[in-house]
Parts: sequence; structure tokens; C-alpha cells
Amino acid sequence: MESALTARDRVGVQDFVLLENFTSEAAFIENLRKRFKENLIYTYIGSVLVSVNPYKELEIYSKQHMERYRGVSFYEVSPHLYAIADNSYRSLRTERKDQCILISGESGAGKTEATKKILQYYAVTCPASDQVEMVKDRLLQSNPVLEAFGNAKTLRNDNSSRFGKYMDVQFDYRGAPVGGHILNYLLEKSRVVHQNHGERNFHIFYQLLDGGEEELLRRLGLEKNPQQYPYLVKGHCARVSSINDKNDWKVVRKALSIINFNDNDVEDLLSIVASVLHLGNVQFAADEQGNAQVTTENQIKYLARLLGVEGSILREALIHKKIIAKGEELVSPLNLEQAAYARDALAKAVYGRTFSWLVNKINKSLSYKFPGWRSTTVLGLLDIYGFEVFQHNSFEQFCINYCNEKLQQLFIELTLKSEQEEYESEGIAWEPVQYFDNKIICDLVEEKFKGIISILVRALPKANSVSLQSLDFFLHRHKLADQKTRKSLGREEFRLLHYAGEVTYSVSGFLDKNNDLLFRNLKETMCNSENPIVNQCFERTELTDKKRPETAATQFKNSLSKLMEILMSKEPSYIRCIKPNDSKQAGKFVEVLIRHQVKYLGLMENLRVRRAGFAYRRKYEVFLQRYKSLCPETWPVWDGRPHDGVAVLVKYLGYKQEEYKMGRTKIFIRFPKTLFATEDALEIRKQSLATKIQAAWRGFH
Ligand code: AD9
Ligand code: MG
Repeated sequence: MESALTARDRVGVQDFVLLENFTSEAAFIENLRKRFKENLIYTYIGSVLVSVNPYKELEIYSKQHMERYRGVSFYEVSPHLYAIADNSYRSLRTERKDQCILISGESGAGKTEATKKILQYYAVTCPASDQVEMVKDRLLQSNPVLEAFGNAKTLRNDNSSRFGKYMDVQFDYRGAPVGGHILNYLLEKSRVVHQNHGERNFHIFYQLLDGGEEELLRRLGLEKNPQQYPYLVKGHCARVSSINDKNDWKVVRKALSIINFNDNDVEDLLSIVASVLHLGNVQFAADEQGNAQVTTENQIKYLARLLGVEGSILREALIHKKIIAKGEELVSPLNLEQAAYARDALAKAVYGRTFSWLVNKINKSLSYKFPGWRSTTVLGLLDIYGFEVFQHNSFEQFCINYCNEKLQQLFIELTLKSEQEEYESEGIAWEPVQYFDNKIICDLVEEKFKGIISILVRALPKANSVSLQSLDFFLHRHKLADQKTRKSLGREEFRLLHYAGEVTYSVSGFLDKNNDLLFRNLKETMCNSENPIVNQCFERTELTDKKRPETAATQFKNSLSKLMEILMSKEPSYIRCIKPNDSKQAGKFVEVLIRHQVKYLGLMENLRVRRAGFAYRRKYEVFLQRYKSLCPETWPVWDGRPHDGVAVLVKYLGYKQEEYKMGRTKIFIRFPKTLFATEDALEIRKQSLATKIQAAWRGFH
């Protein structure tokens, strides 16, 4: 039989708080590596789950596995997603407190897979009825639809989510799911018109071409071959071996009907998808004055039909710019470059707004419709992009990293708060923890007037360099730009010291992405669309509204601040996902990559906060039950209070005063070695007992 010590040596500890050298990053990574080699992809930091993407199917998600975790205390079973899911669900049921599970990690680390597995866990283990089955179905089927429209093949992940997602699941008094609601964040619209080498546009385009019936494609004026569409081949990889577009199309079509789309809705939606492709084929030539003229009349015909607009109006809108000055309309022609810009802006706007419409429509089908059972509790799942640092970091990375900065702030605040609350409720003196308070970085980004987002807004009509100067000034006044490395910065760059490390942002294209401009006459044309979806996406009030539209960063800031409010009102659980290598390979553990992620996910900081006081804590009943056989006074039965039994037990085991504290309901143990010594003693006892039984058995025969 393997001893406890050698088992620990082979598979590592299942909770990082039990690491002897808990401040050592090397020890942390070594523990991850040991477990990964044994296919143990899950490890805790207290109640936080760290997950490493195995890049292979593991036999750990079956119904039997789900049953094993159902209603079982966190520490009695090996670490798993299901333990987190079940624990949150039980708190929701017993304490009636709303819950949220925050899943983070870099692209390809396994966030979306984790979210789906948690949803499946609830679909299988929660109480059922006909009504509830329908809700479960819709919750599950919303995924393939959102993934078709919001996911794409990137260099990092063949099914990369290009939007952030927060999904609430509502439960009734019996603990059955009765409804849901989705919030989406910052869809990467630029992908509609451009993809980097080796990447694709959103899945839906390829699915439609590959899987769509002939008759449907004919109606939409589409050809099967993606090479016909410039918007689909910018990355030169329309076909991907790991993706079966034809099959996925079938899944999506079925999912659409489950989430309550009728034939008309589907036709309207696909007309928009097709119109984006036709827009990509619209071409221009310059006339003698250098003004753009549309040369692809056929595309205009299709667009007019699919979008339900007047062809001649659309054609003119694509090559003119209209502004209203002092109540008068001024129309001026566009040159070739401007016309291409306007066309791409229209494609992005139409697709982006349709995506939001889609989320809304799904929300309607998920909305809670059982007025009889009014009181519900909510469990939220957040699947959002992790911290990103690339060679070239632009507006998207700025927004994503700002989002992570906010989530880190929330995490620290809530973890410290819950630690402190536990100490207080247990009557143990709180020992303050030193940690990096990143509020200063959040303020730097979002403060009114002085923050980076405000500076970007004010810089709206000006050139990039002007906004840069004020940014630069601001960063230095706050001593937030790194003085030492500043010299290596280019003219169009600024650098932020995030909690996860330094990132240099390039401002080229920054303002453009932030302003997200769509010329007025294109907006007007869309407002008059007879396609009901387009019509809902472009409201007339936009045309009459005197206020300047909110910039992308301002919108993002506001939606993040709402998200923080939602999360603050709930009890959080955390899943931190790690990607083991860049080649999507099973069994490959690339240390340098993992070290970065441990840093970006703030795991060492997390562990330090969790270990600040005590490595281990357990309810007296649980502790006594496990170890009572080690002390003659508590074995086989302890009659008194569990608290007193534990006091007798630890005295017998020789625990020193500085090694532990007795709280109201729990024992707190400061160092892992104390616990390990007790575990080893238990193992020795079990083995000697086994030997004795074997000897007796042999004697008996
Ligand atoms: V992104 O930020 O959306 O680009 P995610 O969502 O973190 O990213 P995703 O969940 O899509 O990553 O996982 C990437 C791929 O890793 C999946 O398509 C699977 O092939 C693989 N994966 C992830 N988790 C698991 C798992 N638990 N078991 C097996 C997994 N394979
Ligand atoms: Mg994802």
C-alpha cells in the first residue's frame, strides 16, 4: 500500500494551502505539474478552483461523477468543477443567498468548457418537471447559438469566445431552474471585416455556406464557396480540420427552434448574416473627381432585398457623408478609402447590433414565466476574457485588462472580507494581510474627468498625438508610468502597471475603435429598414438625439460597473483556468507559459491571502470524526461536545499552542506540517490495523 507521504509526493497536494513553502512560485508550479501528469487537472486554493486544460477527453464528467459530487461536502471528494457547482447550489438552497461563479483565464484555458459543464451539472442534478425540462433545454441550447454568432477560430483557440458573457440561472423554491438571463460584453466586431492570418470570421458565416440548403442559399443570393467572400478569407483559413461547419449548422438550426425562433425570425436573421457577406463584396471605383462610385450593382440589389431598404438610397449612403450643421443638411462625397471605411463600419454595426438583438431574443425565451412561484434565487456564471498581453496591445486589450483589473479588485475585496468575517464569527483575532491594492489602477482608467477613458472621450475630434500628450502627462503625475522603462516607449504608446504586470498599449487606431463611427446617412437608411431585426436594432431616436453617442470605452465602463454591482450582491466562487501549452496538445506542460498565467491570474497573491492566518480549518465534528481513532480518550466514541473532544485529541497529539486556534465551531491549524503529521499518523494506524486483521485472518484459517 502506498503511504500518505509517497502519495503526496507523487500527486502533490489537492489544496495549495497545504504547500509547505506557500510563498514559492516554483513549489506552486511543481504541484500543478505533478497533478497534471496524473490527469488531476483540478486543485484548490482554499475554495478557489484552479483548472488546467487537459486538451483530451477525461472520464470525469459522467452522470456517475455528477452523482458523486451531489450534496457532498467540498473536502470529502477530490477537487472538481462539480464540487464548486454543487457547493454554490447548496448555499443557494440552504441560505437562500444568490451565488455567482467567476471563471477566468486566458484564451483557450477552458472557461467556456467549464461554464458548459456546470450548466450540464445543474441540468442533470436539479429537480425536474415538464416546464423545467423546457427551461433546461433552452439554457443549454442558447450556447450553440451564441457560439455560432460570437465565437471564431483564432490562433489560440479553434472555438474562441469573442465576447464576454454573464449568465444568470434562476431557481425556484424547490431548487429547479425556471429561467435565465444573459448579459454580453464587448463583441469583437472588427473580426466581421478583418481577420489575422490563420484566423476566421464568426462561425455562423461558414456554417451557413457549408450547411445551408440550396433553396435557402439561393434566396439569400449566396454561393457555397467561402472564397467568394472577402470578409471570410482575410485569414486564409476558411476551412479548419477540427471544425465541422455542416454539422454545426444542423445543431444551430435545431437550437434556434428550441429557443423559440419561428421560421420568419430565422429568415430575417439569416438575411442579415447574408447581407454582411454581400456588403463585403461591394466595390468602388473613383470617378474623375476622385469620388467613390459603386461598381457592384448586383450586390446592392441583394442588399436592398435582404435589408429591406431602397437600393438607390443605400448606394448613395455608401458613397456620401451627411452631417447636420446649424439645422442644415450638408452632403459631401466620399473618396475610395472613406467609402470602404463606411461600408466596413456598416457591416460591423449591423452584425454587432444583431448580436445584441440575439441575446435579447434569447433572454425573452429564457425569461421566468411562472408567476405562481414568485420567489427565486439566482446563480450567475461569468465567462469572461482573461488578462491579455500581446506583442501589440490595442484598444481591445486595454478594455479587457481594465475588466480584469476590476475583477481582481472585487476578488481581493470579497476574499478578504469573507476571511475577516469568518475569523470574527469564530471569535479569532484578525491578522491583517498585506496585499497590492489595485484600486489606483482602476481609478486611473475610469475616474471622471481625469481618467484615461475620459481623456479618450475628450480627445474625440482631435488627433491621436493630442490625446497621447494628456495621457502621458496624467500617467506621470500619478507616477504610474514606469520611469525606468519609459525610454523604450514609442511615440504612440503608453504603459500601465497592471496588477498582473506591465502592458504597453499602442494608441494607433485606439480612438477610431473607441468612437466606432457610423455615418449618419447609413444610420438613416438602416432606421428605415423593413427587416424587422434591423429595424429594432437602429432606433429613430438615435437620429434626433442631440447628445453625442457614448464611446465604446464609456459603454464598457458603464456595463462593467453594473456587472460589479451584480457580482457584489452575490456570494462568489472562483474558477481559474490555465492553458498548459500553445499547441493545443494533451500531456504537454510548458512551464514558462504556466508561470505567466499563475502571475496574470494573481494566484500567488490569492494563496498568500488565503494562507495569511491559517492553512487549514475544519468543523469540530468533521475533524473529530476523521482523527478520533488516534487518541484513546476519543476512540471509539466521544460523548461530550465535539469542541471538547478536539481539544483532548490535539493535546494528546502534542499540538503546540502556536500551531492552532480553537474557534466557535472550527479548529484552525496554522501550518500544513501539523496536519500532515496527523494524516501520516492516521495512515500508519490504518496500515497496522490492516496488518493485524490480515494476521488474525491467517490465524483463523
Ligand atoms: V477563449 O477566451 O473563449 O478563446 P476559453 O473559453 O477559455 O477560451 P475553451 O473553453 O473554449 O477556452 O477551451 C478551448 C478548448 O480546450 C476546447 O475547445 C477543448 O478542446 C479544450 N478543453 C477545455 N477544457 C477542457 C476539458 N475540461 N476537458 C477536455 C477541454 N478538453
Ligand atoms: Mg471561451
